Amino acid sequence: MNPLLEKIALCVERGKVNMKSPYPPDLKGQEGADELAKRALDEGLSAKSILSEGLMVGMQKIGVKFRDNKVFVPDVLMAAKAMNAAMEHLKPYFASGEVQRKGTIIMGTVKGDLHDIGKKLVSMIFEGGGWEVIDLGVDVPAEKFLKALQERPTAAVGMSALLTTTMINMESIVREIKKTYPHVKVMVGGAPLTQDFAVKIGADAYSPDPQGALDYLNATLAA
Ligand code: B1M
Repeated sequence: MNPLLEKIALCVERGKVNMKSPYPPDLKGQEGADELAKRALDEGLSAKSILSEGLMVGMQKIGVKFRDNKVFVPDVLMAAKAMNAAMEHLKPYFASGEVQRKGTIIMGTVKGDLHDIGKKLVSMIFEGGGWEVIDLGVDVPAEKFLKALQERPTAAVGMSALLTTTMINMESIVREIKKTYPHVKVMVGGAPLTQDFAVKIGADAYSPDPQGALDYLNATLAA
């Protein structure tokens, strides 16, 4: 693998945000995910490879350590911070091109769930694919989706959940949305979800990854 991408993965895994960050102590004074992502772009690496071969590799590694109780919440938070710092540089590439907006999608991580990295990533890919994204953030209840739809009744809705305990909240949110806006398309995603689950809760679409989600939007809803 490209050594720069390996370094970026390590920065995410270790929560090394930028050069100024004193954390982790053994990497003090060294470049972090922030500077390295910028350098990788300057050197001509694609935003896509920085994401999939650098950032996501690091996040996957910290995820395994977190699952195995080898690191704890603050370590994962630092990893998320490092990933977000790098993603700021990638954002313009995903959102590049003065592509005409194909429509609007309202995005949110569902009630009870604070994971926002995947949702942000999917949102970036949507923007890059020419969609306007209204990002409602995390811990989003049905009322907030409904309020956003009131302002944009022709928009689609995208929901994300990372916990088995919060994915079940999607069911009542989909029901509430469909009650008031039966025509609105609702798409769901997130690591613990499956196609079967999406069908069971009455969602219109499921995708395990951002590209599949974008393909669905383009195929069914593009103006
Ligand atoms: Co959390 N966490 N976490 N966490 N965390 C997981 C999800 C977990 C699998 C870790 C583990 O045990 N191995 C586990 C869930 C277990 C389960 O329910 N099955 C877990 C847990 C248990 C928890 C807490 C309960 C821990 C605790 O406090 N005891 C707690 C819950 C807090 C809450 O939400 N109420 C918690 C907290 C946290 C942090 C705050 C520390 C942090 C989040 C920081 C942040 O987001 N700002 C965090 C993180 C970072 C993770 C891991 C390590 C990484 C998640 C991530 O960002 N992945 C995660 C372990 C892992 O996944 N390896 C873990 C990268 C991201 C790009 O992937 O979000 O899956 P993902 O998105 C993908 C696809 O799913 C898809 O596209 C994206 C790109 O490919 N996708 C969509 C997502 N949304 C989509 C929508 C679509 C289509 C596709 O259409 C609309």
